[in-house]
Amino acid sequence: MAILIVDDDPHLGGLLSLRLGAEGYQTCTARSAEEVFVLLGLEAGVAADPPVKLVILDVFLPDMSGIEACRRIKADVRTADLPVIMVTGSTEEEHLRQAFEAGATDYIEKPFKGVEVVARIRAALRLRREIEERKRHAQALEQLAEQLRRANERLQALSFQDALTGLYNRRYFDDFLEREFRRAVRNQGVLALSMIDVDHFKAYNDRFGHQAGDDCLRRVAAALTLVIHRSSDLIARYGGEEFAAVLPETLLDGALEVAEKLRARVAALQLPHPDSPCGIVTISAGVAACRPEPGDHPESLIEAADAALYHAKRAGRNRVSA
Ligand code: GH3
Ligand code: MG
Ligand code: MG
Ligand code: MG
Repeated sequence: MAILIVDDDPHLGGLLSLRLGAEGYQTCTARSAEEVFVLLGLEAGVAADPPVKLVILDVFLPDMSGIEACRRIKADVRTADLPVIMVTGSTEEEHLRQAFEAGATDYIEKPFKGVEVVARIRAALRLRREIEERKRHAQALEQLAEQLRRANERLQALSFQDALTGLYNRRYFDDFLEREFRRAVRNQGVLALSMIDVDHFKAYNDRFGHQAGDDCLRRVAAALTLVIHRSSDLIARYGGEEFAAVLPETLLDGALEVAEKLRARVAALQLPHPDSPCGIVTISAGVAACRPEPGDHPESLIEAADAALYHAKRAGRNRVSA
C-alpha cells in the first residue's frame, strides 16, 4: 500500500518521495487531479495498483483545486476513508478552513520539515488503523448480536413447541388462550375452544406399545393440523393424548363445524385399533364458545369445553358435543 504524492511540481514531489522512501514508505506520484482520480479508480481507467493508503495533496493543481479534489475523494464510498493530507504554499487561512471542511485529515504549509510530514503521516495512518479496528470490532459485535438474536428465536420457538408432535405446547396454548380471551373482552367479540381427546388410547398403548402410541399421536396431530389452517386459529397439544383448538372470533356453530372436520379427518386416517368399538383410532371433541366480559377468565371456557368433551365420551365417543 503506497502513499500517493500529488504535486504539479515534480521537484517537490520527488523530494518527498525520497524522504518517505527513506522512512520505508512506498510512494507513487501524480501531477494532476485527473491523474489522481484515475489512480484511485474513481475515473474510467486503471484502479490503484498498488492500492493507496494515504494521499498527500497539493492545494494548487493545474486542472482543479486540490480542495475540490479532496472533496471528490471523500464523496466516493470507495475512497471516503482514505486519509488526505493537504499541502500548500499559500498562507491563506481560508484554504485551511476549506481543506478541513472538504474532509482533509491534516493540513501542512510549505515550506515544511521532512520530520513534520513523516510525523503527520504516521499519526494519520495510526488513526486510520484505529478506526478500522473499531469498525471491525463493531462489525464482529453486530454479527454476534445477530447470532444471539437468531439463537434466541430458535430457543423461543422450541420452548413453545411440543417435542413429540411439533404442535404448539401447553405453555403456548395457555398464553395464546389468555391473549385471545383478553382481546375478545376488549372487542366485545367471541371466542371458541375445542378440547379433543383420543378415544380408548390406553388400550391402544396396551396393545401396540408406547412407541406405536407415540406414532399414533403424531399422525393424529398432523391430521388435526390439516384442518386448522386459518392463521388466527391455534391447534396445540394440551397434554397426553389431548389436544385443543382455539378459534378466535368464532361462534359455537362454526366451532362445531371445525370440530366435526377434526373428528372426520382423524377417522379418515383409518388407523387400526382392534380394541375400539369402531376398529379404528377416533377422537371425541367438546366445544364451547363465549362472549367474555371483564372479570371473566379463560378457565371457565376450558371447563365448558371439558364438560362438553365428557358428554361426547359418555354419548359413545367418536363424536362432537357442545
Ligand atoms: P377415553 O376414550 O376415555 O379417552 O380413554 P383413554 O384410554 O384414551 O383415556 P385414559 O385417560 O384412561 O388414557 C389415556 C392414555 O394415553 C394413557 C396414557 O398412557 C396415554 N398417553 C398419554 N400421553 C401419551 C404419550 O405421550 N404417548 C403415548 N404413547 N401414550 C400416551
Ligand atoms: Mg385423556
Ligand atoms: Mg381420558
Ligand atoms: Mg383418551
